[in-house]
Amino acid sequence: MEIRSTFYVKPKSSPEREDFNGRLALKNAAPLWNVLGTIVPREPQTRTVPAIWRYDELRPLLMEAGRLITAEEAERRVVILENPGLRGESRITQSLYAGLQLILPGEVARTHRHTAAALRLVIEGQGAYTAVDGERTTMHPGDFILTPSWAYHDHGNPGNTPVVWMDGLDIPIVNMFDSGFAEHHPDTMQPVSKDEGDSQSRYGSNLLPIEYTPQRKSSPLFAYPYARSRETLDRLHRGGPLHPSHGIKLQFANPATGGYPMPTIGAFLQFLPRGFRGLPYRSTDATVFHVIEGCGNSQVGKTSLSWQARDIFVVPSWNAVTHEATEDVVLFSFSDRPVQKALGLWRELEGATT
Ligand code: GTQ
Repeated sequence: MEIRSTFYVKPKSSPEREDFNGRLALKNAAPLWNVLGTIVPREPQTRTVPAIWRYDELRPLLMEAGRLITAEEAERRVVILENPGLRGESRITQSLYAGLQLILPGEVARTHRHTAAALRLVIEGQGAYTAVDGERTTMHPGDFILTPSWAYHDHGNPGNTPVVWMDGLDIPIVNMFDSGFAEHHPDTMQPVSKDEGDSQSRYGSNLLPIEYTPQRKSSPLFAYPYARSRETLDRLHRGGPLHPSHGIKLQFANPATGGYPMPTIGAFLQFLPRGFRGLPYRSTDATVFHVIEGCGNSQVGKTSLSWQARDIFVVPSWNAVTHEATEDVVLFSFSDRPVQKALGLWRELEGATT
């Protein structure tokens, strides 16, 4: 580790000190002075590295998975996106999991629930649904869909095209606390008890049921349709102004609280007009980006990532990111920002200074 990155310099070793450390080890103990600079860093020292998953490269493999295993056998047919710095850990950042889920025509992914919360960002295909709390939501590309912690959910594809979406879950956070539970629903497909659009009309029209009290910590709105958010981005772009780093950037909101859609995951949508060259920005929430439209390039720390529609890339904690758009671009992103803010840990910095 570079000296610059630690506020504390490890003391020199000596035979006497090594001998002492050895005797500590026998008692399941260790000297703080050898690890202090690592466990209490001067600034975030992450194993998460800047990385990109190109959809064109992964799609054929996902379709191959479709021939290799059924959704029924797999429970969820998902290719996990693993950060190259965190291989084997089923995570895309230190705190978040991401994957690509495929559901073929005629398939169902049976009803279950777990303490981990999930988001979906639909990538391709038409006609599949996710059901939560007795309500089915039809998925369209770009739609942002929630599956709150401990909510029964099943997916199905009654249409005639393969449907793929990105899953984002807080699995590493839940497992850090060793608080994971999961169970099946007795029914493969949960009973449908509400009309499609029920949560949209109850909570998604700038109205709430009178004296509404939130029933859970997540948004009561299960789906944020892309058509509506895209129109909003378009209007804001015409109205300006553009943020020097983010372009037009919005956060998805829980309409009952104004807060984040889920207690553990924040989600964002941004528009970068063709020719946009942003200024550097850094924050402590490692962020997963998904390109909904357009193509461009992001400088992430020392790494340059060029991306196009449907790709997914990661900006690790405290890495300066600079976005450039070669076409009109729409980026979806998600991070653990709500957790960091709840704990008073979140920081951001505009500018490239290290
Ligand atoms: O759709 O319920 O990517 O339970 C990982 C675990 C998706 C899901 C994942 C899951 C799901």
